[in-house]
Amino acid sequence: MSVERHVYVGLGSNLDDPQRHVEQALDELDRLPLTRRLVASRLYASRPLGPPDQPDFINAVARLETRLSPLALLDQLQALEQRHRRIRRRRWGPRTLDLDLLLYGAQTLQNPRLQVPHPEMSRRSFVLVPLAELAPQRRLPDGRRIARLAAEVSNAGLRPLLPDD
Ligand code: A4P
Ligand code: MG
Repeated sequence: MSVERHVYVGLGSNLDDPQRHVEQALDELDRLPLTRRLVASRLYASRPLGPPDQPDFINAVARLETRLSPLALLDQLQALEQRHRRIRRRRWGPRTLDLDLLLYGAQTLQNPRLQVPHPEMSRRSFVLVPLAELAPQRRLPDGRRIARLAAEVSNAGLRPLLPDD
C-alpha cells in the first residue's frame, strides 16, 4: 500500500447552480476510495478567466489525505466531473464542474495527462486565495510561498460568498 499524502484540489463551477455543484463535490471528495477530505476553504465567487461572455464561477480548494497514486486520483476526479455531466465545449469555457489537482505532497509531475503543481495556479487568485486559507506556509517546488503569491496576485473580481448569497 502506498503512503498517505496530503493533496490540494481546486474546484470550480459556473453553470447550473454552481454553488450546489461545488458543495456536492466537496462531499463526494470525502467519499473517494482511499481518501478523506480533511478541510475545505470558504466558497468564492470569481469573474471568469478566459472568455468573458460566461457566468461568474464559484471556486473553492480542498485538502485531502489519500493513498491513491497521482494518476489514480486524477481518474477519480475526472469520473466525478463526468458524474456532474460536465460538457467540454471549449478551453476555459463554462463547465458544471472542474476539478484541478493543484498539489500532490511535495511531488513535481510532468506527465502528458498530469502536471503538478497545476501549471496555472500561481497566476490565479481563485486558486491562491482559498489555498492560502488552508496552507499559507506551503511553498511551491520553486520555493515561492502560497501566502506571498496570494497577497501579490490581483484579486479583482474575487469575493468570498456570504451566508445569504
Ligand atoms: N491535466 C494536466 N494537469 C492537470 C492537473 N494538475 N489537474 C490534464 C487536472 N487536470 C490536469 O483539462 C484538460 C486536461 O488537463 C485533462 O484531461 C487532464 O489530463 P480539462 O479540465 O479537460 O480542460 P479545461 O479545464 O477546459 O482546460 P484547462 O486548461 O485545464 O483549464 P483550467 O486550467 O482547468 O481552467 N475562471 C474562474 N474565475 N474560475 C475557474 O475555476 N477555470 C477555468 C478552467 C477557466 N477560467 C476560470 C476557471
Ligand atoms: Mg481543468
